Amino acid sequence: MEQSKRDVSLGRFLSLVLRHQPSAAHITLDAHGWADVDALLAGCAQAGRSLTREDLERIVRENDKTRYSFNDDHTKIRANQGHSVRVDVELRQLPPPDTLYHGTARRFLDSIRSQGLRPMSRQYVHLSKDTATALTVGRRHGPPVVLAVDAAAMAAEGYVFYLSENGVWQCEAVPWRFLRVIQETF
Ligand code: HQG
Repeated sequence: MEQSKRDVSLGRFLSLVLRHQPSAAHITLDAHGWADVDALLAGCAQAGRSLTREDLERIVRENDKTRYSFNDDHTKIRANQGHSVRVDVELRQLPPPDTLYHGTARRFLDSIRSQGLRPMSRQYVHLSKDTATALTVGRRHGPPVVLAVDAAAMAAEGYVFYLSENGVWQCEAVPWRFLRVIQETF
């Protein structure tokens, strides 16, 4: 379902608060990335971003990428992945598909060739299951390229992969030797 402009804007603010800057809503996250829902609603109001509990439930439910989860009794909320703050969201460590994909901007290629993929400001490198998703992710940064990641070879060498609640594969780093440019647009 198409989200209203208000919900999209509130969703962006939630993403900022729950992944990157909890202080923007005057809250803290616990070690597992959870925020107290009452504190979040009060803090959002204080920050001039008033929303009701029903708004929050709807935004979480309708989020296109299932970015957020509640705990069982809905007293706590957290982002499923994508954090820059150091929290342990209990990602599942799993054997990856043989090939994963990473979309990035063409202008980053030289740097990636010399350093491999690094988490940059986030906790992990994010990888996609399919090229279409990778292309969309890459476009966020400019004219994109899609890299294929030889996850099977990495796993065989002992690299660990994690899958978030919302289906995003992640790992600590990907050296260039496991990467191959498969799609470049100009
Ligand atoms: C690049 C969105 C230079 C990397 C998406 C990327 C994703 C390097 C950028 C999620 C590099 C970081 C994550 C190196 C990596 N030199 N550049 N050595 N290593 N990079 O936004 O993967 O909508 O932090 O290729 O859908 O683009 O937020 O990561 O271009 O799943 O839920 O540095 O964010 O999800 O950018 O996106 P980002 P990302 P949400």
